[in-house]
Amino acid sequence: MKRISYIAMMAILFTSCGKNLSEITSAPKSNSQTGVIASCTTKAQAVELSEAHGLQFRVINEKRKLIEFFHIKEVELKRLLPRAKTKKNVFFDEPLVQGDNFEAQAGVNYQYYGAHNRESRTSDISRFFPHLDQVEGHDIINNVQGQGVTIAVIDTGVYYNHPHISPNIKTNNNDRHGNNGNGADDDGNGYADDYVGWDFVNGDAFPIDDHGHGTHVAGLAAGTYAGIAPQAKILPIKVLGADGRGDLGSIAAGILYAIDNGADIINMSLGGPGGSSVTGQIRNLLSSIQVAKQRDVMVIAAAGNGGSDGIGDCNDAEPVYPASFDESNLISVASVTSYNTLASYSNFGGESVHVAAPGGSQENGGLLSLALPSCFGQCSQSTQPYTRSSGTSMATPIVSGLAALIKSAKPSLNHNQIFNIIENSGIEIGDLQGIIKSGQVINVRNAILDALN
Ligand SMILES: [Ca+2]
Ligand SMILES: [Ca+2]
Ligand SMILES: [Ca+2]
Ligand SMILES: [Ca+2]
Repeated sequence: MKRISYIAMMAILFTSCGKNLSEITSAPKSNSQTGVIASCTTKAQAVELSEAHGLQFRVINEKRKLIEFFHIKEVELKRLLPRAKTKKNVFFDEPLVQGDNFEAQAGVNYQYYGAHNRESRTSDISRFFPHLDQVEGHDIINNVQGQGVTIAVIDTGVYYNHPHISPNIKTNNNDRHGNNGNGADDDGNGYADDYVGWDFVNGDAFPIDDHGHGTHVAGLAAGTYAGIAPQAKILPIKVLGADGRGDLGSIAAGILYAIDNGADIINMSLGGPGGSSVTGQIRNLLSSIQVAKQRDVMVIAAAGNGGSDGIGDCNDAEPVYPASFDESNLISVASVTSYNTLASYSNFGGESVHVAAPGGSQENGGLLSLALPSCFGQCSQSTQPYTRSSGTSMATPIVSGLAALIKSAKPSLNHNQIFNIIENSGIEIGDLQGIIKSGQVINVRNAILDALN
């Protein structure tokens, strides 16, 4: 997964029409209730179609023209809407299973994939997770582990039932889901039963990962064993589909959701070029990042993976959004190999890319982090998979985890102060001078000591 997920740039048309009885507003509750999703379909078309054929539908995203139709076969819908792309909806309705039983089993199995004690790293952690050594993040310093800090992962979702992330999932006890869900928005934040974040792609309260990217990212930042900040909370926000793509409207909505629901740090391992036809959407994205700044929320964004040829580009010349927004709360992250040289795929920019962090490379392999379970259910801890990936997508959560550590070391620090610590506490690397603004690879130990100072 070398490429970061690019934002699909879609033309936006607004449509509106009257309420119709065949329209339903709630997302399906189980797989047997799901329908077929059609793209490029307006609500007016959906009303017309439902009246002619007795179908029910729901609007998943009006701007994106995504409509889910019920009581119809995919092939038949395709015939009725030849311009639309269609796909059978798949509903991952797994409620969060959150059990922090690792202490009880400590000593049983200290392999990275098994039970572990969250209070300490073991001596062989560097064998599996050399990137922790590379940024001096293997030792827990002064018990600074990200406690009390929330990182929103705006991505393909998070497989929140992986036992090495589930204890760190941020939950909203004012609006529960699963067996405790009631389909109502009990806390009045605009999202019904949003106990573990929100899925803006499918419009449901289960932002579970159907791709793998977001789970890997979440684990690098705050996995309970090898995360940079092993006790930070993760708020899963799904804005990218199973294909790793999404639209700017959902991403902007996801940022606002993160801000309103307790995020201190927003991780955005995604990006796309700023084409000339999408300036309005880019402005929306920018304004949501500015709202984050007003609320003292940091945004850590991937610099990008070199575009279609996979060879790193200069973001100073060709901006990538959101990474290239020049805002005091936004840190743009490049990726270095295990030798602290810029990864061949990594974008760079002496003005617009602030720091570098390990992100894996072809030469040395990807970073090891959490993977989707093959069982897609409750698996035993010893069968939980880890996998390797590389990209600026992987370097970014290393920096998000670091921001969480700094914030937990000294909660009174504001985003300017955290930014300064991150940008000035790294290790100067000759190879990065002039191509990364700080010329540095981040360093966890120095940054925590700076924060505590
Ligand atoms: Ca709610
Ligand atoms: Ca509820
Ligand atoms: Ca979902
Ligand atoms: Ca390129």
